This record gives sequence, structure tokens and C-alpha cells, in this order.
Amino acid sequence: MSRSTIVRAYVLAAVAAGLLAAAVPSPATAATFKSGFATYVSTSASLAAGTGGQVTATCPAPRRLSGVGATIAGPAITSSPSSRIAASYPADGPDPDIDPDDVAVAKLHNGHSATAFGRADAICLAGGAGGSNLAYQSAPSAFNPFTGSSGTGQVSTCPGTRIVGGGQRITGLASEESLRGNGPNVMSNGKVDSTAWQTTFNVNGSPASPHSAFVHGICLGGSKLKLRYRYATRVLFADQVKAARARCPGKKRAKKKNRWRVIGGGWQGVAGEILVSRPFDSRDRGKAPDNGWLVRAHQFAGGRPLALVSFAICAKRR
Ligand SMILES: [Ca+2]
Ligand SMILES: [Ca+2]
Repeated sequence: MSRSTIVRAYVLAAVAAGLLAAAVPSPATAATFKSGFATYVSTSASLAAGTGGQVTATCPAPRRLSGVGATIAGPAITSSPSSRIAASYPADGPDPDIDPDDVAVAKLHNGHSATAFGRADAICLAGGAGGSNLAYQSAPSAFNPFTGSSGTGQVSTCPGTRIVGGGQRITGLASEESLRGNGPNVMSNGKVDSTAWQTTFNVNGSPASPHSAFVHGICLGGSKLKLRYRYATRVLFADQVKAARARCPGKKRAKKKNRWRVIGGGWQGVAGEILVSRPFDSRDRGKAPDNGWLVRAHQFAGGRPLALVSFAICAKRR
């Protein structure tokens, strides 16, 4: 079942006002889809040409955040100027606690000379279906806030539990940042690590504003949900824009009540720019984006071929 509502949302101007054209706060459109134990909230807002901004999606209380998605869409991608996801992370919102368990933040940069659309996705779990077994980890990334950094990364771990989501928060100008990896950790033996989240990001060599960074992991304990880690890969050659979709188990139009649903996801492998990382719908009943995880990236002109890997973290009631 689905229901759509228009709600107020916020587009926040990037930090360091005055150093860039401010993003125009606009009433944004939010859509909410309920699918079994999961609720999917997406918020869309426009981003003026050449600006950075944040779009947020909020879980309906008392549901808690398990997955975070971000999207920037707009004019055809060119190598420069460019658009990208600058940061994507869980945050604390209007609920009574101080845990980053209720808001998904998409920090985006529109490098183009035309309006683009930004989107944030929040996947939210009911308390009785794992929501009350979620724990939120965060730690400062080892990073000098006043100098640039290429390929800075950090892992957030779930001691004794399993990773379902995460993110990278970076403070500073979105135009100076790019998120390169934001997904389950991949171990040196090539296996997906179900206990850790890994991020990689770049900050321009001579930043005009100080940046600081925090890596987040969202961990699921308890025994309410079974989990599956699925992935899909796509090869991108120079100056190509391509998508990779990791699908949750089950038939495309499965009607079973107790079926697999995506509760988190992300990507690894981007040397270029990431444009989309969010849950997708395979047009089954209810139209909820519960079927897997979509990522879309651009490899730079002149860049070497890269393998973009999309990860879907899928859950089903025991
Ligand atoms: Ca909170
Ligand atoms: Ca669906």
C-alpha cells in the first residue's frame, strides 16, 4: 500500500554562507510508501545552478532509520563543471532523543549552469521489526580540516551485530567535496563484511573552508530479521554514466507478504563522481522502493575503466 503526502522539508544552504550562492530553500515534495516492516520516505527539492545544498528525509516517529539514500539528477553530465553527492549520512531530527536515527541527509553539489533535482531517501523500521534493535555508531574521520585530502576513508564497525547502513558526514563547502565510496566494507579476500561500513571521500587540494568528517555505521542486533547482502557490478569506461542495480532475492512481482525488502545499501569503486545511491522499485505491488539498491556514477573523461559495485542489504522477517 502506498500513500503520498506533501510535507514541508528543508533545503539548507551549504555551510559557510557567502562563499557560494545560497541554495534556495523551497517547499519540497515528499512521498511515503509503507511496505511490511519498512517505511520508505523520499524528499525531492530543486538545487539552483552552481550551488551546493542539503535535502533531508525524515522517518515517521517512532520508526527508526536503517538506510540512507542520496540522488542528484539534472542536465547531462560533463566532466567539468560537475555534479555529485558530496556526503550522505544519518542524522538526528525532531524526535526526542539525540541519536542520528530519524533523518537521512543528502549533501549535494550542482555544478551545472541549470537547475538540478536533489533527493534524499530514508528507510525506516518499525520498532517491533528490528527498529528498536538498531544502534548508531559514529567516529571522526582521521582528516586535517584545513587541507585537502584524496581518498580519505574510514570504517565504522558493529561489534557483535550486523551492518545495515551508514554514511559519511563532511562539513564545509559541498563544491569542494566528493564521496567516492559509501557501503559495506569489502574485505581483502573479496568477501562482503557484514559487520562494517566503509567510506572514502575527497576534499579539494586547497579548500576555501575547513572541513571535518565523521563516518557513520547503522547496526542491527536482535533476531527479528534475516539479512542478505547482495551486489551487482557495472564497468564504466572514460566519460560514461552508468547504473548498477543490486536486487533483493525474490521474483520481480512477488506478492508474498513475508518477502525480502531492501533496508539499506551503498556502493564502492567510484573514481569519478557518484550521482545516485538509493533504494529502487521494480514496479511490483504498492510501488514502494523496496526491491533493491540503485547506484549511478560518472567516470571522468580520460579516466581508467572502473568497476562500480552496488550493494543491497535485504531483510525478511524470521
Ligand atoms: Ca533522533
Ligand atoms: Ca516495490
